[in-house]
Amino acid sequence: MKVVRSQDHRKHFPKGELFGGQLVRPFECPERWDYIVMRLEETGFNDVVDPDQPDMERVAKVHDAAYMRFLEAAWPLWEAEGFPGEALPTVVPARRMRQREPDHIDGKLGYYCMAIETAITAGTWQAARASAAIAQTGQKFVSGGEKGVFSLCRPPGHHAARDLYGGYCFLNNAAIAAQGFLDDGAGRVAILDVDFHHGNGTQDIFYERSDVLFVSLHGRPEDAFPHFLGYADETGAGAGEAYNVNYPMAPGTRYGEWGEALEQGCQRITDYGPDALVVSLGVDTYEKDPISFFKLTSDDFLTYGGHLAKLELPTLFVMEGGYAVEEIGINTVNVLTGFAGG
Ligand code: Q9C
Ligand code: ZN
Repeated sequence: MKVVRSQDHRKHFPKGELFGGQLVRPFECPERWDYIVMRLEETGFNDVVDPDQPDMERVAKVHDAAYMRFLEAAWPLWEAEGFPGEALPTVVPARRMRQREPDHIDGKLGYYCMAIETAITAGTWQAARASAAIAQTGQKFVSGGEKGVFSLCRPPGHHAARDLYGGYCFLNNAAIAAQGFLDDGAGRVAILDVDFHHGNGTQDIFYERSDVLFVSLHGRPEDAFPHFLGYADETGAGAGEAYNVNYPMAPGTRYGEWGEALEQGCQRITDYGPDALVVSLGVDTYEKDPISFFKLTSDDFLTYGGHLAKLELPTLFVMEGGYAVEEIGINTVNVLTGFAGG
């Protein structure tokens, strides 16, 4: 299995994340990448490829042009204010306020964010583009006939909508890849999001479209981030009606119940009959994840990797979350190993 990766992710390394009323060392840290690469090398995933340059015209098919200009300008504008810390929003356009982009960086940050824990730093835009390029290059390989490819994206993407960042995400790598499959000739693409958190950004991007099926397994919004999307009654709208499928689950969920939801989700994908599959691969469903509440074991990742292979679809794995850093390599590579052997 080809692994697409690059060192450019290191350019995004905020010192702080707003958590529990404090600025803490971010859960989404560069060491996550190191542990995954270490495990890939230990287990013989040696077919490593560098990404091509990002294709920003294709990125612009799923992201708003003004939003991309904001991401590029955010750090310079912040720096120009002379603020001492990293760029974090403080004010957001809540209910009954004007949805209009302000000129001041304080207003812009709030206008474009969906969760305010995520800091923008000097290298964030460059790292986000490099992460998107990793997804694009992986998609090209799968479109070219590879059965399964792993795009080791960092920063992750599934919380990023057309014009929203947050939840550690800036550009939606999985959505960019899905759109790429369509642009390279696929008629239909399925996205299976197994990250612990609901993929609100991906859902939002494709909510009114029937050419992309979005299936997500996640902690229920009553209890879990991002809290404001991910209910089971969100089934799509307009032409996209019935092409959005959510499986929200309760705190303490183990593989028994999670695996049943996966089986149902896989059945939906099979019924849809896509030409390609994008897996938003977050391993924060792990029992020891510090910010999540499912109870999957490392062996469960191996098991479900095998189930994904049974879909018999050209598959692109796109890295999303997972914050039990010491075990992130084992859990991630277990999914790929299960897939390769299944
Ligand atoms: N108490 C991804 O996994 N903070 N993003 C949650 C929980 C934000 C997760 C706080 C979590 C974002 C890609
Ligand atoms: Zn997550």
